[in-house]
Amino acid sequence: MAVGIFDSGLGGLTVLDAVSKALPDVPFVYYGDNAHAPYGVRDADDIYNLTTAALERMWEEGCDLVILACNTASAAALRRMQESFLPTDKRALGVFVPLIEALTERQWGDNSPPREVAVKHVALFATPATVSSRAFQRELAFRAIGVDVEAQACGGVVDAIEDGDMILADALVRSHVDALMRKMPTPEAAILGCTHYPLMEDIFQDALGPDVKVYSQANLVAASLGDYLKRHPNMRGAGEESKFLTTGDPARVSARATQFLRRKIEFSAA
Ligand code: DGN
Repeated sequence: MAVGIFDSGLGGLTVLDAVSKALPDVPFVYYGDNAHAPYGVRDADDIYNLTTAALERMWEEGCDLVILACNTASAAALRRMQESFLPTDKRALGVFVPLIEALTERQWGDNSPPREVAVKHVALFATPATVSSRAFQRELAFRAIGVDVEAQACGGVVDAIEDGDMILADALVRSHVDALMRKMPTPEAAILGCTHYPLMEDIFQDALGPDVKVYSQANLVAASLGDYLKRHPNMRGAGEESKFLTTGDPARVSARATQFLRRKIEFSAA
């Protein structure tokens, strides 16, 4: 048994990296749906069908607990899966709750009322599908958290990062930050709501200025997962090596992943 980390492609490796550093004795199975990436421009049904297919494949690998590292899949598929797809012995966790808990300084699974939220104006940067789903705003409203969110769909950034074109990614991030700041001139916090954006965190911070607190997901998800596994030790898994699966071409994906994480990663066919 291992903990599954699902992403549409390579971006979730930022989450994998953070969780494996925080939980070195937990075996992970990483599943990248590279054949169908990017998800950010797909419709919600399509994303749901691809995500459920990936989970079924990860269950065959013994992953009773799967983290949807992909924001786009968390936004478009997680609630629907929890309502009508997941068997009672399987769990899927998304990436919005750790962010909301960081904003509200609460712990995962803590049902106490939200504390006073320190920030009121929050900028959200994400893919077009995540932004149009309004899932982040829905999760905030569900918890009665009164925060003003202005979202910016960051078209092109994922593709530029996947292509290794960091000059283009840098320029696109700066233009998306400009566009956001025309709508919300003084955000107090910015959420990087996409697996790929931790790689651009310095650029976001530079473009936003030093007064904006930037929340990046990978470390927040790692801390939440550690907390969750303390409370659900039967989901922890043990005694296996981590494994990397892709629906894409394993040789090509391994080469890109090795560049991405700056350590040798070997994918096999999913
Ligand atoms: N992994 C996706 C996300 O976090 O939204 C980004 C990549 C994509 O499929 N667009």
